[in-house]
Amino acid sequence: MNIGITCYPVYGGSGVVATELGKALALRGHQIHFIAYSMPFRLAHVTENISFHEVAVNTYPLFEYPPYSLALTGKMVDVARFEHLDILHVHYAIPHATSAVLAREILREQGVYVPVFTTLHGTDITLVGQDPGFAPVVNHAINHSDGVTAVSEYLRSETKRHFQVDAPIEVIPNFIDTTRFRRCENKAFKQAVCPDGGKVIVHVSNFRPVKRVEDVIRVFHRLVQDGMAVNLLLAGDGPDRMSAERLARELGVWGQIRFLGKQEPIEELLSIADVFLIPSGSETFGLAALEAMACNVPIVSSNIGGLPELNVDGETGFLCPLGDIDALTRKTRAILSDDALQQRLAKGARRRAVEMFDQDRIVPMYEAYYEQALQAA
Ligand code: GMT
Repeated sequence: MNIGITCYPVYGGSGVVATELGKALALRGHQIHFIAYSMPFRLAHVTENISFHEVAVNTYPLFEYPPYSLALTGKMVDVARFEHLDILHVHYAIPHATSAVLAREILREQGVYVPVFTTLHGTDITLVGQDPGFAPVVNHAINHSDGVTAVSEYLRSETKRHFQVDAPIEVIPNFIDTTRFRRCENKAFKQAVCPDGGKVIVHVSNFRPVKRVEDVIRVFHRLVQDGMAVNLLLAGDGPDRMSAERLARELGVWGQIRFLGKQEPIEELLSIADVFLIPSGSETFGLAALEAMACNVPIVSSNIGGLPELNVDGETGFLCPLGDIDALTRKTRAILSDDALQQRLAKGARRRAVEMFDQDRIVPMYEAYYEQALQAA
């Protein structure tokens, strides 16, 4: 199949999933055309069966806000016609699904029908999508897509709860390549980032308020106060980084924390982790946690959103009530101070990642979904 994929190309789960899906489909013989405003960061370079089409937004003196959504539509029309796309698959509803539905209608008038698949990822439904300025637009795009998928049962039910959706929504969970994401011991790297030794807690996110990075710092502070030999490695960057740094200084734990910024490849870092902390206030899936699980890292997470579909309490890590610093600290301490428990959860995490979320299991679900919807179109 010739498949157009649009996503946010920046650091973030939806862009990662879209890019990895495109790469996996290309390996399975499909022609993949990424359409975005810059090269998706996980793509790095184009390879066999993969092309990249940059959306350029022309400026004009009247445009205080250059119309990216329309430029994207125009590019989709162009790529669909000249690359003979069979499908447009967009990730994150705003504005990608609306641009794609408009592109499909323009193409229809030209005598070509290119079905639109929309994958809902998270805040396009749970947060920003509910903004009264966006909600009717998101609702329209969902109902006018030829197929809609959500990355968890939780996201499907939230979509049904907040929008008037007539069409069925298929749940296709996120996935990873568990041959790439696996634990590779690297003593030299551990020595470089934690020269004083000790256990390692890792958190990876885009430092948005929803990630509650300050909870991570507070848990770490409690463990240090308990006298634990422990390090905290924070990977990623975003709006809450400065406040997190300030809190670390106020609590006197600045010296034991490494703010690493955006990291690739992340599996090197995950391979030295003893616990992965993800205390998010909203999380439809938690791809960063899945990457950690595949690297044999037990998860301590909040028990909200789609996280319980991923992190099974007592099997792959622990679930804690949202914002409960005591519980998060207790569970993290339990894992860090009991090697047998740590090992059992680490194995459980890897097993679940491989058995349930490996790309060889999930990517064919997308293919089957495309086939089924193409037959119906
Ligand atoms: O919706 C967002 O917040 C952005 C999105 C992203 O691009 O990072 O994250 C969401 O999609 C990921 C991939 O499907 C999920 O793993 C994340 O849980 C989800 N984020 C939230 O729900 C906050």
